[in-house]
Amino acid sequence: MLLLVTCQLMLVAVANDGSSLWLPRERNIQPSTFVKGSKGMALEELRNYYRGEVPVRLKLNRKARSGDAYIITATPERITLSSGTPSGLLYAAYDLLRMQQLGEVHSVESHPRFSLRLLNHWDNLDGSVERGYAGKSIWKWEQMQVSGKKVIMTPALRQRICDYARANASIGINGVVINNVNASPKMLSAEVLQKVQAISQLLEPYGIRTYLSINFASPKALGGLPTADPLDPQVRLWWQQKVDEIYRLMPRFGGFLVKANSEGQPGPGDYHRTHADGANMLADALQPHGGIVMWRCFVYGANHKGEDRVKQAVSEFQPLDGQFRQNVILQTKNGPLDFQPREPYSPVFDQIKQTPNMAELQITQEYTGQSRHLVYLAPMWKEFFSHVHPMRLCGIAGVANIGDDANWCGHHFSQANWYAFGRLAWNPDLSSEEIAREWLQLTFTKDEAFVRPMTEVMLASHEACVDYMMPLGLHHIFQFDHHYGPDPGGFKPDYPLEWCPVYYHQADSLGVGFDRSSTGSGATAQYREPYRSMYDKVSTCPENLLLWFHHVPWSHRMKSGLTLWEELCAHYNRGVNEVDRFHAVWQELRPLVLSADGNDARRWQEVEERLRHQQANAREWRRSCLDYFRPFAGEQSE
Ligand code: GCV
Repeated sequence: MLLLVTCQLMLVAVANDGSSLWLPRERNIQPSTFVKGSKGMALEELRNYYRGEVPVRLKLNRKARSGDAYIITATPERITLSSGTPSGLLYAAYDLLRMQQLGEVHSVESHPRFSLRLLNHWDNLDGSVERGYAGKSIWKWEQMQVSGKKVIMTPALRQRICDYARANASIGINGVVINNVNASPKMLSAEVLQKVQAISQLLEPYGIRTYLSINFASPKALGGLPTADPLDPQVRLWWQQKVDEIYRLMPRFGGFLVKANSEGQPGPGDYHRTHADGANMLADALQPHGGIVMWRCFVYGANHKGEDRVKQAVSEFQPLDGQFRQNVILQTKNGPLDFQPREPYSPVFDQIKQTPNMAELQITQEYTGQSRHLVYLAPMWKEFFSHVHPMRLCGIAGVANIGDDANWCGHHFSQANWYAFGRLAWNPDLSSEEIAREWLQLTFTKDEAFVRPMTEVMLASHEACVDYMMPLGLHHIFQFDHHYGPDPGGFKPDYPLEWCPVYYHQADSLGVGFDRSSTGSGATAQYREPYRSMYDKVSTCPENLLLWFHHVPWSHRMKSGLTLWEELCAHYNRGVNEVDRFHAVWQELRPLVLSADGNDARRWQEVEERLRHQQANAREWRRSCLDYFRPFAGEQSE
């Protein structure tokens, strides 16, 4: 009999699939009566999830501090949350819930460092996600039926979008660009816009504005005009009317994100116009409604073809600085190339002085093991902020790693990157360690015997990835197109040279690395001092970027006393050993993961399988890269 009952209980316990992310899992059976005050999503969330017995008051004080700043005052008798905006109150509510989950409620004063804290989805209308590694798009367009002015959505889709909005709001994200920068013109069709409106209505109560990526040729492709020339009056009128239509549907619409004249996308250059001409035309249409244009600087292979690829964005945009309308923001990837495991910061942030700048980070791990490797990205983003001070940016965008997988991100630990992005977008002064600890406690268990070693693993994981993929400043030696495994010898005569790995490492019998110093491509000259001089000389260039900026002899003595070749081998070995160590830690922690939450076997097992895969991949990277470079270095195989 006892056995039967136990079995039934076990059947009832649903395996934790990671879908609840870092959010509180247990909803109150009866809404809490201890929470009172300003109506809205903050009140609803606290009624559902606040478990304390100290009364909570929500005060919306429109005259209070500006923006989404909030104050939590906690005394033994009462907790008061106040803000000048409903979304500020909501952020305060999530902070309180976070403190409750972590077991310590205290007073807080908080304000966001960036006013724009955006996710960029690279989701396509056909349900695929460019560089998505967690299933298909969460926007199920086919599960939305337009009927007259209404959009009927399946309950499952509605729930998923609300869960998504909630997760974002809980970490302070306040805007989402819902489609790929390689944008389909159809995104602006009347039918799709109606569906976008339905999505935006679910996001708005969580303080999240909707933005769209647009295809610059839409007036031609969708509007039937003979041109998309930004100075053509018909084209300008088309955009104005399209923007008016969007704002009739969504008065709080945020604006457009644009990839133009880059990787085959149309743009103003097709009509011999500048990026400023293109951006300003859209800005003029959006301005009366308070909308913005985020114009991407990820542009290469057009006007400056043949120039070192990492220099092209500055060459293109720096002469235009000062020519953009006030509601244009230039959005630039953290590094000058393309989301490599390690890059120096992009010198666009030094050279664009009169136009507001936004940084684009990549949460989805295109070049850092996709959703198969445990790589915690906060340390990489902090490295970027240590060179480009957050004060110089008005916003921050993260390319989302979210899909329709049950656990949202493919790898359970990839959730930490979504979480860390939001937390840093709110407060870039938080340390990687604080964020990792917080996330582990909220997502797994508060048991220090688990949190301490796993925090250490997370913190070491980015450097390990750099070591087993591309140490010492090597870059872009990935396999073509999917960018997953190694291909240091990659060369395709029919591809642009700047997509070929051999272009980036320039290995020969003398040495390895891309000479970007004043004796080479001169990319170092695009940096402000002290970086310009520091990067320019082999003797002062940080060793972790040495081969990014210099072609270095194989016999060069590194600071360790090893030759360059020996140092390269040491890094590859260290990377592999680190992943072996991460796996050993995870195995040791199995009992703690399992006992933390009686139904956590699934998550443990899924992470376990991925770590094994990562171990095999790290070995493959080491073998492939060292085998390839060895003959250049004049070394014999082992
Ligand atoms: C959205 C890289 C990626 C592309 C991506 C592009 C971009 O080239 O591989 O998939 O396209 O960056 O950021 O525009």
